[in-house]
Amino acid sequence: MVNSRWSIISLALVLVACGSRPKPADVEVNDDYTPSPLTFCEDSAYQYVAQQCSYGPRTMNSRAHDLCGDWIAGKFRSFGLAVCDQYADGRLHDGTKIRMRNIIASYRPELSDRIIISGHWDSRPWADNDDDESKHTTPIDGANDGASSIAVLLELARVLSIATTDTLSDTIALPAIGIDFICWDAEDSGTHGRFSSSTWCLGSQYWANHRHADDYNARYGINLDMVGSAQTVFCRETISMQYAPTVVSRVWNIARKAGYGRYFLDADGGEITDDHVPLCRSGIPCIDIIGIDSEQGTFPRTWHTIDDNLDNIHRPTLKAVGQTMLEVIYNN
Ligand code: AHN
Ligand code: ZN
Repeated sequence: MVNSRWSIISLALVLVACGSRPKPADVEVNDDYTPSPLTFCEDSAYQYVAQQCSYGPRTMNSRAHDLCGDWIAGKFRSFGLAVCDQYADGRLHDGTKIRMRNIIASYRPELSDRIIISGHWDSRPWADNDDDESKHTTPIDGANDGASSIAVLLELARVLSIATTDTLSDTIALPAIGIDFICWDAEDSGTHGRFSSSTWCLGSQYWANHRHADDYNARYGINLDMVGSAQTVFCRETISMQYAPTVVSRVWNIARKAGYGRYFLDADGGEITDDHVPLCRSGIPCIDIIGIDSEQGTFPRTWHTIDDNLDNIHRPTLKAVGQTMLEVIYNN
């Protein structure tokens, strides 16, 4: 079943790749789109991936996980954001007790009109999709699967903080919305091969049932996942289309207008269980921007393998997603 779904996606990608569509224009300006005054720096984002990987795999209950969580929270604080740590106890599918930590960093917390931009910061404890079976119990660095999305969130926070604190801030328009950057924990310790099960996305499931503030709400959410590998494209994910079709259209249109149309394809991506799902089900329309290998039409080749490390991080993909997020923030 999974195979036939992916073959449909592959077919769609082949059709697109065969040049049936015109080449996207570099920048298409029209009335409802104003380019962001801020520039996303992919070298900076790359360094944030490297820093997260330097602690070692961020598996649940590990020291590397603790240290990296402290670094992420401290980094958001250093950019002037208000950081809330949401701790919770949980259990993995094998019964292991875990201590979860969702990290919520709020930009312009005084504003009530808010959006969520999120990703998961834990890494998978098993390289169980590796060709080499002897690696199936080895933890992965999760440079792409985990660290790349958090790196984009951190770089967004950094450039937004420059806009607010720069002496020229009078001349740099601030975005009219508040943003909560949420780093989900315990996303990636689920059962291999059974992706629809509730063993995935434990941090976001907890948050959906216990928002960090009682009266908290957001207009919509955008979850990022695996946004840092080479030959990566993004397709319209099915659950995002069911719960938040206007957000998908808006983001994909803005990406095209900003010159990133070759990353954000007008193709169906199938249904993917990810951190956007608990939010959708709890009343916040949320989309998933999740990397797909443009040649294979599957998750990136390094997915859940020991090759998901810094060597396979590709700066242009970070840039395409990060800059698109800035354009969305300024054209909300
Ligand atoms: C699938 O739904 C196939 N996987 C769970 C989401 C995930 C795992 N994202 C990264 N790793
Ligand atoms: Zn994963």
